[in-house]
Amino acid sequence: MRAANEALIVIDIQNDFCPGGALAVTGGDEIVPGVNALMADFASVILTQDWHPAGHSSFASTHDAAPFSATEMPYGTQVLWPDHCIQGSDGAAFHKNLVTTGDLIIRKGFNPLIDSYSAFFENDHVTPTGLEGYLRTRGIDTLTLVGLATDFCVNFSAVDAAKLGFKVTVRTDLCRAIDMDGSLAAALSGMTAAGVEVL
Ligand code: VGL
Ligand code: ZN
Repeated sequence: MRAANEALIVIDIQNDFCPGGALAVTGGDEIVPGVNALMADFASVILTQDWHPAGHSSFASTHDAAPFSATEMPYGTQVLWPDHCIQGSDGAAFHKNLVTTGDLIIRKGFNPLIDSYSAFFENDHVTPTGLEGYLRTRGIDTLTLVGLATDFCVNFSAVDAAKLGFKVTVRTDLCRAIDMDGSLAAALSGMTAAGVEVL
């Protein structure tokens, strides 16, 4: 069992990111048994859930644009995604085999005007989700991250956590990537540069 200052953060293992989902990540469902097994080692498990209102500003359909194209938002460049993880939908639900008995489920991406890849900050990199305060007040300073997708929500969460001073490990064997235009390679080198241990 890991020490009390450690937590496992399970990122976005939801139906829409698994095969058959609206924004399916290749092999997204393959990691579920390994993630469940790893939970047993941690006293603290936190799950995140991508949680968008219909018509969210990160959806290509909202802009009459092509999915996977990019647009400029007030906070920077934003990839436009297929409609996914709409609040309360089956696509937003966790994979049916994922153990969801963790201590906290943190939802993100609920602000209609800003996307939120990171579990810590919205994509403006300043609006907090509250997760930092939750972890610190529980005395947690060391994190292991797993989940979907390696190059977006896992990457942004890991880099933000490292910048905030947490000791961060990403278990890439328990992650799967979208990998568009070299995004996986960029994420792996970016995480390493930020001081994340990429296993
Ligand atoms: C994610 C794209 C859009 C993710 C979420 O969980 O990595 N990617 N929303
Ligand atoms: Zn999303």
